[in-house]
Amino acid sequence: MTKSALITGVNGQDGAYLAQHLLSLGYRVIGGMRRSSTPNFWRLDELGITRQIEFVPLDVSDASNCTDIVRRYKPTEVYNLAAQSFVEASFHQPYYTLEADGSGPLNLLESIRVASPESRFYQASTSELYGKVQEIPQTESTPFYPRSPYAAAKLYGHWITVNHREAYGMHASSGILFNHESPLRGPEFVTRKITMTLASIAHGHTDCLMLGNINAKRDWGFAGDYVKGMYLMLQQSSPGDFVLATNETHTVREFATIAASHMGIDLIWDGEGLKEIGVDRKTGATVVKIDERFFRPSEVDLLLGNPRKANAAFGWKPSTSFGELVEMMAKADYDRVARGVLQ
Ligand code: NAP
Ligand code: F7E
Repeated sequence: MTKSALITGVNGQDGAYLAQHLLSLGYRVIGGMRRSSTPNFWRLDELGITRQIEFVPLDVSDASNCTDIVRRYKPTEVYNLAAQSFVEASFHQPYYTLEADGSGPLNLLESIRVASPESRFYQASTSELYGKVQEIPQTESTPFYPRSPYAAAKLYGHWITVNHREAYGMHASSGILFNHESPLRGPEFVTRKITMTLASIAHGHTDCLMLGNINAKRDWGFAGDYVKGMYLMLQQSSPGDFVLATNETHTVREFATIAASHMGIDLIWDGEGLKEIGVDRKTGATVVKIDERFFRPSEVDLLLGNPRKANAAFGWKPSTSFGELVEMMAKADYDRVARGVLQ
């Protein structure tokens, strides 16, 4: 029998790659999208899969909407990727973030419990749960210490998933995913902001890239690798919590330096703190400046994950190195600017 998957937030970065992966495996993909005055299909269009998805209007903060959709389709698998996913925005919109990222998973879990108990459930948990890290590297047993309204809301989403697994015997798994990026990453996240702006500078359209805390360290992988891990979690006979990460960490400064090198910019750094600048060695032009506005009220300084549990349970490991990821993103944006189609 054909398997079906409901993906919430199907038009986001991970939703697009996961839909592509499941379609390649022969799944019927039901794509949940919240209503918007102008629906946004650019990622699905770029992957060439828009027409293969059955779209349904689904806002995860609306409990009756979730129950209606789950009851109507009774999907084999439900992947909850919908979220207000930008940490910075969660400081400005904490209530909305709580609704989407905290109530959202509860609404879906309750919908499955009452209307489709055989459906398997994936919750998009996050390395942001570790926040002010209590251990290096972080694993499934590292204590959580959230540092933003986003992380606090996701903490509820994580534990309510564990609760429904233990209280009702549901096949509900939580993927604690470290940062994963791609050419389909949203433009406000630091990696894509860097590759887009440097591409614009390299083509002579912009002068300068403004960044916040360039000392922050992240464990960055490729989103295409991570969605395969989501799928594998739901194929296991027993549900659980699994870290997906590369086990490598790099600063924002390193990301920018390597991205610049793929645009023909030899970036060297000078000064300290808010006065630090990134200079193009060849031209002497200042191409990166620090701007206080991009600092967060509370920061996550360092993330480094160990994915050994996922590797032992289902053989997951990342296939894209940090260098390959930066190059892929830099080249994609350099080409987009050249074609005049920057998203
Ligand atoms: P993304 O690109 O921001 O996609 C999020 C999606 O959720 C978008 O399609 C968005 O729709 C949708 N959405 C927002 N609020 C919604 C609501 N109330 N109801 C229904 N849909 C809603 O994020 P992503 O990078 O693909 O991440 C996917 C999931 O993994 C998120 O839950 C994120 O928090 C989590 N996560 C991401 C990472 C990472 O590094 N990427 C790491 C760990 C966990 P619009 O297009 O209309 O905004
Ligand atoms: O920031 C620093 C910033 O916004 C990374 C989401 O997918 O991954 C993501 O959350 C770091 C932070 O991602 C700028 O302060 C410096 O330390 O790209 P980001 P994030 O906050 O790590 C986790 C795992 C998720 O779950 C989230 O959904 O970069 N930084 N300068 C900057 N960040 C941004 N955005 N813009 C800057 O100018």
